[in-house]
Amino acid sequence: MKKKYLVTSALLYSNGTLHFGHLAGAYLPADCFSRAMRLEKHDVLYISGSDEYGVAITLSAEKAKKTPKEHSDLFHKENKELFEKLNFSFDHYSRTTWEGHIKPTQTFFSELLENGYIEEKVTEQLFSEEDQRFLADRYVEGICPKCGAKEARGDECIVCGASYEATDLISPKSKLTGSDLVKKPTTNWFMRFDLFKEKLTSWLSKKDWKPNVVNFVQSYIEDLKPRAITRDSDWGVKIPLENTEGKVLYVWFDAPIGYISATQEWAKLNKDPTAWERYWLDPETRLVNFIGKDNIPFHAIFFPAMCMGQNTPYKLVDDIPANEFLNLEGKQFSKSAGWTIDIHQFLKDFDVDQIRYYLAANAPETSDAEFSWKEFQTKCNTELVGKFGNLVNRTFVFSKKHCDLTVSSPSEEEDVDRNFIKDIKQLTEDYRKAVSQYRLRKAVQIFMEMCQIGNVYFDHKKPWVDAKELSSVPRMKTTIYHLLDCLRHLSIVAYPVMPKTAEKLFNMLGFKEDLLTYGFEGLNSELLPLQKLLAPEILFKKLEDDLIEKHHQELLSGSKIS
Ligand code: B3M
Ligand code: ZN
Repeated sequence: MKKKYLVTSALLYSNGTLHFGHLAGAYLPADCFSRAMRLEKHDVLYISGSDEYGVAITLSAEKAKKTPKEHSDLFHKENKELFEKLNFSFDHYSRTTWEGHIKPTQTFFSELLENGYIEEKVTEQLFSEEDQRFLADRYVEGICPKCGAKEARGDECIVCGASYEATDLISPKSKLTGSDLVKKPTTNWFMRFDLFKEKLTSWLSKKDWKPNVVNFVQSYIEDLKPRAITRDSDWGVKIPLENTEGKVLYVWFDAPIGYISATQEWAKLNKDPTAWERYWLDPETRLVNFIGKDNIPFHAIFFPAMCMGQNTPYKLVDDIPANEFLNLEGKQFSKSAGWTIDIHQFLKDFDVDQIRYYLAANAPETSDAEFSWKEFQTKCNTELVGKFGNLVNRTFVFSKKHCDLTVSSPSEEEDVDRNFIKDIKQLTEDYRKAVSQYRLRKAVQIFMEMCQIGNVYFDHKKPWVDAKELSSVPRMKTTIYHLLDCLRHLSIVAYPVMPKTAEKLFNMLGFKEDLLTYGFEGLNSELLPLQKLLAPEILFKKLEDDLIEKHHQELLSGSKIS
């Protein structure tokens, strides 16, 4: 049955350039999932964009001596372009400074206030005597109140994942100057998350989420407290109340509303301004938020509670495939420490589908994963070139030499042929299931298994022997027919992870229509049409040692970490 999917990738802070660490967690898995669901002919809307407010932006803008808007403009543009180069299939990539984001955000606030879920309170906040201003969360660091980690951020601890108020930090210091901070009274607005405990608990009890998500959520729900949803700052969505100059809504209040406003912007750009309601206001929509593990409480608890407090019945999230992190050669990606890979540079030397494949095969689904240059090379060479590329190439080269690049009907089917295609069809089903369950690593393994059994079948049937005897030519043609049918399946199955290569193969097989229109259902037709193949083209180049070594050395020499 046709379903409706609203897929989101976490809105990326526009304070730096996208790196593979981001991609592996909240982005590539979402793009692959969206593409797979489109192949299933579901109605899919895939949304993301830049998260532009908050101290993450002002802090790095200040360091770059730019205004927050200038700074964010730069990275929004760069990241949007990088996603295009990486062949992302967003239906819309928005940004939270677009003017249409203000109204829904303020409405969220006003309705929560009217409905009794927001209260005004004077509290102590961290104040820097030196700068004569309040310093919000990320301007502050200190010792984590939960686990004792040093240099914990002002709003969350990257070590234990706790999120808290900056005033909870032990020995708070300014990140700008390193000076000690004092507590001073100021007015802020707090959302009464504690009032949602029962509603959230009963809603969450029906969810069958990944263990890492469930564990997080369970401990949070026990201890729901009112949380400040405003900040002393000029950079953010204004509070829709009189006399609130110098204060704005907290970035984690407005950012998830960005999913809604981005969908509204998409609708507007498509000249169908109410189209967003088809997704957000239909209980049948499946809303899937792809995020990194550090964003779990905001997606599983805080934003759902904010929606529960609205008069408009927004769709609550159905699934949260939160991923772990991807590290680079044993350390965290860090642009400031020079420990990163420049994607622009990378794409000059490597194919976009090589990196998509490697990151998907290595997705940090149940534990942190690692980008290693050596492993990237090995995977590309043994799997993409050695198995997939080899199967495609030998089948096409053989077809060209012995079959004039034409597909002939099979005439002498044996059990080995029937079993081969039966296995390919079964693996295609397994692949569909794995992708729909967000098991991208498993899906990639299944894809490779299909390539592997294709090669084994080729070797076993020895078409080159049959080609020598006129009497066994029909047997040879039967073998090639089945191999081409295997490639037809592979071209569809490859599409979510390697869309460019998949389309190339699909065209090489002589298909004129669009691959997405063909979809998984196209594979239901038993026979390949008797069509003419295109001349073979190499899908992937072998990655030579010196190229990999060059990049690895660049990483080591660019690094500021000894
Ligand atoms: N920008 C946080 C992050 O990148 C954030 C996600 C917002 S999703 C609404 O970690
Ligand atoms: Zn901690």
